[in-house]
Amino acid sequence: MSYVDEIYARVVEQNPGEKEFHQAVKEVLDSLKLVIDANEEEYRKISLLERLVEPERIISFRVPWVDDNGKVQVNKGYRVQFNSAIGPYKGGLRFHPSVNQSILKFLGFEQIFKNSLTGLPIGGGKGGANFDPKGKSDREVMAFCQSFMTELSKYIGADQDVPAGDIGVGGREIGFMYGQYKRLTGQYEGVLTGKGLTWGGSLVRTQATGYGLVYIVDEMLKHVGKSLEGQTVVVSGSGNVAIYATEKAQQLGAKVVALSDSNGYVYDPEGIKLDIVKEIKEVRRGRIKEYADEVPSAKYTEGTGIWSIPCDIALPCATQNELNLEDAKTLKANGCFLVAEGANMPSTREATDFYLENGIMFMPGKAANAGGVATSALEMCQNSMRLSWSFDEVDQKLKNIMADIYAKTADAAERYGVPGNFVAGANIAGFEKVADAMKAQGIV
Ligand code: NDP
Ligand code: 2IT
Repeated sequence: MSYVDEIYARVVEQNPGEKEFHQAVKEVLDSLKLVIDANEEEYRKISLLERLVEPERIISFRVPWVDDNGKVQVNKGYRVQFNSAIGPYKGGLRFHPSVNQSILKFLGFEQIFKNSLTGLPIGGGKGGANFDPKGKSDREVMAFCQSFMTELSKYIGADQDVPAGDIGVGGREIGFMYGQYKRLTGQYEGVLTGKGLTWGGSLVRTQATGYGLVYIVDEMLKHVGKSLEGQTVVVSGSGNVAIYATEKAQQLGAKVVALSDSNGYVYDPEGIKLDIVKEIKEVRRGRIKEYADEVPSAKYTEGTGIWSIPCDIALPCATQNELNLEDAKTLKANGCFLVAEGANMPSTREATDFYLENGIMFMPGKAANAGGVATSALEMCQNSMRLSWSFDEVDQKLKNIMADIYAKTADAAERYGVPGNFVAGANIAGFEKVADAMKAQGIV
């Protein structure tokens, strides 16, 4: 058995039932095969892959809090500190009822390679809780965040582990957690990113994941002599990533015709009116259905099915495994020629293979959505220097980082004889730097 197959079998055996983690490991290992085979003896000698797939540490803890009815609620909290070879652990916190150890391990594993691709000194981590912020009062969210941080604060620090937002964690939650960290430790430090602009946050961080996604799409299009101008785009989700991907795509001349949430999707052939979406999602914390109540040209459909809307470009920006083989076939049949992932692992493995085998240009999440964490690293940098850069300065750095990620990804794919396969390219380019650092740092 090859080294990578051995390691995959080991991961399945030693992490029973963790299907999302298995899926993420398999995708990475499959595309690293060429690199690993070329260096097999060296890597086996230091058990590089055995170490790479085992988190340095997983912290799991009880999160008790009191709801508005005076009832004590208990959630499960986690932080997966996966790999610190190239910098302090860095990655978001997800608050969603589906959160479990498998999902956080898959996200933490992906984060290692994503963070490496940014070119910035950040290791891989992820955390969160099976808490559902939906329908909770601000006071309940604060009580939860304070309790969560009371435990998490023991394990994080500006040079140790720097969490940020993800699904269900935005500016409000980061604020409550930052306040509690400061109160517990007495430290005003860059321990979280995605902070507010008056208390250490970076301009562009709110927009960064969505903008970065569209910057890399623009880069992909430029290399085939096309542009976003006049392209029809479908974006799934209607959260942080989806909203700012839509904003940038529209600024660059594309027409975004659909958005969704976990209940259903809206189709607006005249083009999504983003100010209305922002009011519904960012101010009222409402449902995407409300868009169709307000906009006569829009139609709301309950359920999944957003990928049946004809488009040139598809940007899945909601959650893992939201786009399967059937969806990929439908996209292709309707003329879609490019898919780029704003979410983490939104395409199933079968869908990914279909893109690659059927000439759909495809940029996987760990490259396409790296603009968020890259701008988080720029926030850390500004915090350390105790100064703030302007919007244009950060935006320009983000553009350069996304262009650099495209170049590294395309180059690695070329070097290993699979030009245009950005899945292999991103995994290989991300891996090379981490493997080199792990080799240099000895058996740790
Ligand atoms: P938000 O919480 O702001 O928005 C999430 C969106 O996805 C909502 O519209 C939500 O709908 C929908 N969604 C979430 N879970 C499901 C589900 N199980 N089924 C269907 N729809 C779902 O999160 P973000 O926009 O920050 O994150 C979206 C994706 O982008 C995630 O995969 C995240 O890991 C990834 N990402 C985020 C980054 C960031 O900087 N925020 C950086 C890089 C990647 P509803 O409101 O109904 O739940
Ligand atoms: O998946 C991700 O890259 C994020 N949720 C952002 C992480 C971060 O530290 O900004």
